[in-house]
Amino acid sequence: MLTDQDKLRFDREGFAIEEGVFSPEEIALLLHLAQTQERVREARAMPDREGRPSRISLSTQFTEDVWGHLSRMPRVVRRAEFLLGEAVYHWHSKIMVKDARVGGAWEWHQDYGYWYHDDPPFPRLISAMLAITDADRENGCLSVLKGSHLCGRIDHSRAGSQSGADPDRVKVLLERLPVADCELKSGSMLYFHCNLLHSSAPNLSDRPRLSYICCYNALSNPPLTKPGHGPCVPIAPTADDLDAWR
Ligand SMILES: O=C(O)CCC(=O)C(=O)O
Repeated sequence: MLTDQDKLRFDREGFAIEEGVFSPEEIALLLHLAQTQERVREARAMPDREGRPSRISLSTQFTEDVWGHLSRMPRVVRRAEFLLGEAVYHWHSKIMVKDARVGGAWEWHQDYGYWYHDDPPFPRLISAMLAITDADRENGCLSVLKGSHLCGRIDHSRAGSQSGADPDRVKVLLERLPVADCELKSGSMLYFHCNLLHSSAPNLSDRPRLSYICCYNALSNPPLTKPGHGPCVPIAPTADDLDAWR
């Protein structure tokens, strides 16, 4: 479980990593499902600046499959609530695929850089990234700029098909704050604050990089005038295992 020390570190640095949240058997099951599902095969390409595709399958609803179940699992949701310090609801979840050799990069950005336009008034959202395959520097693991969540929201503009933070501001921040490359063993989870600057490199390896990211907003922070992503309702508890999908 995450400790009070992890929470302090999350507040200071904007992210926390925990190994072994999902067992090797659970990961083998998720990998098998991912490799055989049409939803994953047909995930939408989001080209980076160089035109290399990162693929994504996003849902604002709890899908009627193992992925929707994962987004509601207490072991994922409770950790998000512990780190954010309050109860959350489902914003959206996404399967992220970087195919071997061709998978593209993600530009430096803050999630709240563009979620801001969906109108949640405070940056009280958090992402929970589960590594389904190992993620390392070679296959394009997530990099974060430690402590950048304390800079406030930065302007964003288009970067390929993506949204990128103001490059001049990023350049200065890169001189002042340390980058952490978040290499993750499969089964590990990385939690990060919605104002934390993050990016990832293309996948130049001959291994795919697969992850599942659940994003949550604080229940106290519904969008002001817009519908937002998922509906602002408490998450109904679900079984904390994957037995139904075996
Ligand atoms: O999967 C990645 O490498 C990037 C994910 C990301 O940037 C995001 O979820 O906002």
